[in-house]
Amino acid sequence: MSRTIIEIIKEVAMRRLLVLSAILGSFIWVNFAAAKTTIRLGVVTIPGSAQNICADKFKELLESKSDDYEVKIYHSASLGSETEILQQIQMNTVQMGIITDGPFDVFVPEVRVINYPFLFGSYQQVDEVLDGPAGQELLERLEKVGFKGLAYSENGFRNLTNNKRPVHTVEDVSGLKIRVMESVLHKELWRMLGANPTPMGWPIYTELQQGTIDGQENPLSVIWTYKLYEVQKYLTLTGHVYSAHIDVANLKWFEGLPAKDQDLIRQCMIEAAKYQRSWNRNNEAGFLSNLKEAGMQVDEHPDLSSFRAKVANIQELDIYQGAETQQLLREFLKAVGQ
Ligand code: EAX
Repeated sequence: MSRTIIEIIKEVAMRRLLVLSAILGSFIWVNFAAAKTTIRLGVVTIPGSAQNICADKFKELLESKSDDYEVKIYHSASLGSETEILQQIQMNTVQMGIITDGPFDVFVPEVRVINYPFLFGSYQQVDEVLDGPAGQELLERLEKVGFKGLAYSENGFRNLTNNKRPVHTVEDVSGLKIRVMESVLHKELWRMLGANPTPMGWPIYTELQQGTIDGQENPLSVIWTYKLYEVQKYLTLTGHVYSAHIDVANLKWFEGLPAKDQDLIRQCMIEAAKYQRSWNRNNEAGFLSNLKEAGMQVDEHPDLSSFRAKVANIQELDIYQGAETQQLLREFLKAVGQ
């Protein structure tokens, strides 16, 4: 049966309408997408790492609670080292970061109080101090150099690995070429312990593999995630320093956001950090047994008193002499009962 002119006209009109609505739809979508603020967030580490667990959780929380933000995570050293990410946050080319405390001390000397050797006796104490007034005061100190400190997530207690010899007492550290973070404190600390410390950004697998350095120190999650057991034979549970991540934003950018969004972003980061701290703690025993299974020779009970004795006077070094650093160190020591 032949169609009437009217039917043909109707059909053409309908097709046009469909095409038009598709175009219109994509416009609406584009406009909708453009209305979102993209937050560029940097971590130096690879997916599955401690920093990434926090970053992914933050993205999930914020994007589920708000239609106004999209979090774009830059990971796996795509933005450079943690020091370089911090510089990019200062310039606001990156708005946020989950960054290990170590490299912060070049920007804000007070940050080295968190990494004061053998400061914290337990995770419970860590939470009390960092979430209490001393930790919050430290976050505020970051504002001097343009960072908004939002929360602390966790790298963990750091342990020594090396490929030269088993380390049981501090004497065994003597002369080892140890990679340390790009941090003033960490370099001084390992010099005091008798090593030959070499500051480098992360990652360092190739340097370990090629023997440019003999060892390094990091929490168990990092040693496992980065497969350092392939290039390091000996692990000593020194726990010499507790290492946090400081979760920050560019201060000016953050303060330019509506107050309710500032609250939301801060709350999402606090929640992500809490989640991530539990992740680290719940998995630590598993990381240790994985490392043993992978063939690492582990000293679980090193002579820590020999390590403590070597760094007993660290407070007297220049790096702790600034008035503001001294005052905060006193607060931290008091908070842990030292
Ligand atoms: O989190 O540089 C370091 O040793 C850090 O711990 C590293 O970013 C892994």
